Amino acid sequence: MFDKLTQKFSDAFRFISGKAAITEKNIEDAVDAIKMALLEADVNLRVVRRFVNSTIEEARGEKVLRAVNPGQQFTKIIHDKLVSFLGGNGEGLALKGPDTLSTVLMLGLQGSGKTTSSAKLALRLKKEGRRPLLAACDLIRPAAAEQLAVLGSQTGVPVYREEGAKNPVAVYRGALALAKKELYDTLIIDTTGRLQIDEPMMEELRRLKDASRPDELLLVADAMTGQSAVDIAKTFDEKIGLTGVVLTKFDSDTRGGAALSLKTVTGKPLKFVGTGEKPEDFEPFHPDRIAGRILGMGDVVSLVEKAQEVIDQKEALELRKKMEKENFTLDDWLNQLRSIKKMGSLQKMLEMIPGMAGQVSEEDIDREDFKHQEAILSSMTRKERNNHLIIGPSRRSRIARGSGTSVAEVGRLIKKFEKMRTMMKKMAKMGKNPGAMQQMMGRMGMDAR
Ligand SMILES: Nc1nc2c(ncn2[C@@H]2O[C@H](COP(=O)(O)OP(=O)(O)OP(=O)(O)O)[C@@H](O)[C@H]2O)c(=O)[nH]1
Ligand SMILES: [Mg+2]
Repeated sequence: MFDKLTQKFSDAFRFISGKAAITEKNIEDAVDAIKMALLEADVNLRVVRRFVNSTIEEARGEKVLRAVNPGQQFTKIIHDKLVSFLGGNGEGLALKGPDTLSTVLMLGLQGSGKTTSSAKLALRLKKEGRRPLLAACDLIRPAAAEQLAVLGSQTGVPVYREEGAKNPVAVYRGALALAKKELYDTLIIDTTGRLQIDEPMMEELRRLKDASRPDELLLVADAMTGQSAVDIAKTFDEKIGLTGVVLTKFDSDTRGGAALSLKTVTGKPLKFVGTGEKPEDFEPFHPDRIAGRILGMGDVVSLVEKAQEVIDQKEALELRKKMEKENFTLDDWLNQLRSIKKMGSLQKMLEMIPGMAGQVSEEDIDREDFKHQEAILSSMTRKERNNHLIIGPSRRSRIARGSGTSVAEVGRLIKKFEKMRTMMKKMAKMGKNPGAMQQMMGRMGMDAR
């Protein structure tokens, strides 16, 4: 559903990505494009303003202008901002432990997907090992209880209903008694929806709320209605009080504005999204994954984070100086090899870079070679690593023995190191500001091949 937004965001990033140095103007252009993208996605105007202002502020600061790789740093700012606007860490349900009955009250306008979502939620909880019971408290729409009963039998979740009942609170009490008797641990109450928010509906919901004192009050809203879903959530929250929102029809061609505005406007988290008509089409809402999807940038964010963990800027600069002056030692190399190991699978990392997926296979990265290199380097003394010229024949055979390799291999490594140093010097001189990626490649020894 975020396809269009993804496209627009990627257009916006063109103002910044790939540039070694960027200006405030570049940032402004990119942020302008992002603003348009958000407005076109039907994001609430106030939310867009907040998003834009805080992005400019952060991007203008040291962070982007002085970053090793401004494009990636900017992407990370936008990503983190999206995550925070989408609701931060993501919130699950606050249910009690299995020995105490928890209650979930589902509410929302007519046709928003309450009944379907009640069954979907029940199925989900059942899969998690809970024992849910559905209560058919929509007594207004003909066949509402029947619809819930059908969904219940599809998902294997029992449904409590009372034929000819007039009072939803009485039905709730019946369901509660059954839940206690049969030791169900979660009671999910389906309620009546109206075309509009009106006083009789609010009154009925208030009575149900007072009687059941639910752990979760979930508003079910249709994502297709865009900003009006957000307005509805606001009103329901003011009149009844919500603990969260379920956005349904996330699978349809909506522009995504509701999901992006909801948390900021209402302060209530989006907890689940409905992604289809089947009982399984229901997912917890993960702001970070959605942000990644919106940005359509593979997992560039975790890549930057990983790279940041390993190479801080100061270290990178020092390394560059060393490379320029041919001061790069075997000791630096060993440190690099260890950094790479810290980052985990090389191939996985390379796949996180947009455009790199599928380009590099594990065979291109000689794992054995890596291990041998590390063994050889570790068998050297620090003195040897800091000055490879002292490594004569007797030292070579000691190192070979210590690392379980051969004298020839030790010799090859030293030759390779010398070649690498020369290449690094050239590389360092090429760009005034070699990007983080470039340095990482250098660190991986890939340029030395
Ligand atoms: N594509 C899609 N359809 C959905 C989703 N959730 C619900 N629907 C469909 O929306 C329609 C209305 O769903 P219901 O669950 O009956 O809605 P309701 O809020 O209970 O409606 P009332 O009881 O009349 O107020 C049904 O046809 C559902 O199959 C979803 O996430 N995706
Ligand atoms: Mg219904």
